[in-house]
Amino acid sequence: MEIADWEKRYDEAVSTVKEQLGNVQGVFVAYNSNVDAMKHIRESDIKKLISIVGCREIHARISQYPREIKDPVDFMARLIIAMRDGKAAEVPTYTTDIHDWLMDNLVFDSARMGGQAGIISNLLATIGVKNIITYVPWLAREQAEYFVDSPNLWHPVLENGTLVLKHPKEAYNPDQKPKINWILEFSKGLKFGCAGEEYVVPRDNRLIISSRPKWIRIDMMPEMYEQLSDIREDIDGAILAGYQMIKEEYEDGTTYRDYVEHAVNVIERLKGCNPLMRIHVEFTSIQNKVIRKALLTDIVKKHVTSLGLDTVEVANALNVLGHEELAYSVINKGEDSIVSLYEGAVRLLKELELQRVHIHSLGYYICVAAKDHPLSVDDQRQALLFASALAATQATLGSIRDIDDISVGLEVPVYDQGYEDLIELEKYLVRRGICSAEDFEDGCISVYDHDLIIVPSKVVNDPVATVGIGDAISAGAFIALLAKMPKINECKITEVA
Ligand code: 8BR
Ligand code: GLC
Repeated sequence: MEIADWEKRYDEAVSTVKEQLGNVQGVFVAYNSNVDAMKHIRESDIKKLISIVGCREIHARISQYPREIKDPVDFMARLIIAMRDGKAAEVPTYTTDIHDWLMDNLVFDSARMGGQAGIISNLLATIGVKNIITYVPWLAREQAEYFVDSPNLWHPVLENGTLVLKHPKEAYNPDQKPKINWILEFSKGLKFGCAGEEYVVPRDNRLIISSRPKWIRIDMMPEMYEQLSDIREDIDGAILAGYQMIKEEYEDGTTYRDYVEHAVNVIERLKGCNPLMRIHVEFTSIQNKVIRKALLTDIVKKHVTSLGLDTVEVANALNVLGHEELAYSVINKGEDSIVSLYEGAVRLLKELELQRVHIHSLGYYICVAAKDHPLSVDDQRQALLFASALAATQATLGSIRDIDDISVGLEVPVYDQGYEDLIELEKYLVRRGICSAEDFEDGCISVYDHDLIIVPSKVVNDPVATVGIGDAISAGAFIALLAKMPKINECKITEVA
């Protein structure tokens, strides 16, 4: 299909999905909301920081690849790695020292809603999905202020032991402190030098310094958990994220196993007697490999239906599942990386017993779906196109105020390079006899034990920010699928039987 034909498909998909959004009863979204302190790194900023911290120290620390930020040298090492590779990363810090140091030496440009669950809740409420029930275990007053003033946005609270829904601004805990992350955005083409090396940033991206105060728990109060079934009737699915915050061990003697068990219980409680309840997990950069693996094998596998990830996250996931070679070829920039990405997606679909895996990359999205997925491949393709238009809107405007803003994203052209990358995948699939060039044209390919849906995406030249675009992509596609899903009340069927 020519790019012009893809543009037509985009128009059709967006107008169809817009009409269908009203079919969604509601969505439960948990766990991570935080405040993002945004800083766009300019040439003068990076030069200043390098001169404060010192090139020699930074250079030595880069080779150690710190997985936690303990001091400014760790910070600078990870910043330079992210800028050198143009790759997104999120690195935790367990003290407030770095926050203070950044406040003294950098100062942020603006603050906005952060955290996958927070960003997705605001987005879905803004585009008019009926009931968005967002849940943040650490809802501070300052955090609540970042939720949009929308009448369809709710947060569960306990009043005299009973679960009631209130707007997040009326549901906060006055004793809770906010969690503030630093988002260091950098643009393609920025040049700088350190310890004799010259760097040019290859693409727009960001580094996240994620604060992990002691009180952070991915959890739910038992009384609230007990009454979760009361909201089940109001929702068609759930989007869950934030598991990267689980720690291996806690000071009170609990371990990650306790929180993994609670996380699974929440999912099962949300499903209740409805095994068809759609549960999407948005993956992210998880430095700790034990937690990364536990999330995939103990929470996602068997309990979750849909998984969203970017390319680096695919490599990270494959790595802990024991597919090091495939992981390596996903991130190396060779022509075959798109093929490896597809093979990786299939591995994840199978090994984690999922219904769909949605990978977003700069320029194209790949989705693989199980054969028994209730929706057609055309529906799945429309969901991806809708997601791409939504993401382009967010990249252009910074945030979306209304579903009609999506016309801004529709105006953004399909990315040539992404279209070219898809041709590489086509050559491979045709060579292997997996499909014909004609089958590939439409972006929907039926392979013997799964379906493959691929679309070239829309890429904004000069995005306001890159943080949160992945969330818009995954949430956009998932909500479009929910809107198209046949409504079968499994609980009622079970009762009758
Ligand atoms: P994560 O936040 O999960 O890393 O996802 C970021 C996604 O944003 C990428 O996969 C890419 O598809 C998308 N993206 C980026 Br980065 N820059 C973009 C741009 N300028 N326009 C549209 N999408 C973009
Ligand atoms: C992670 C980060 C958060 C950021 C979000 C964007 O959740 O912790 O700061 O806003 O990713 O996707």
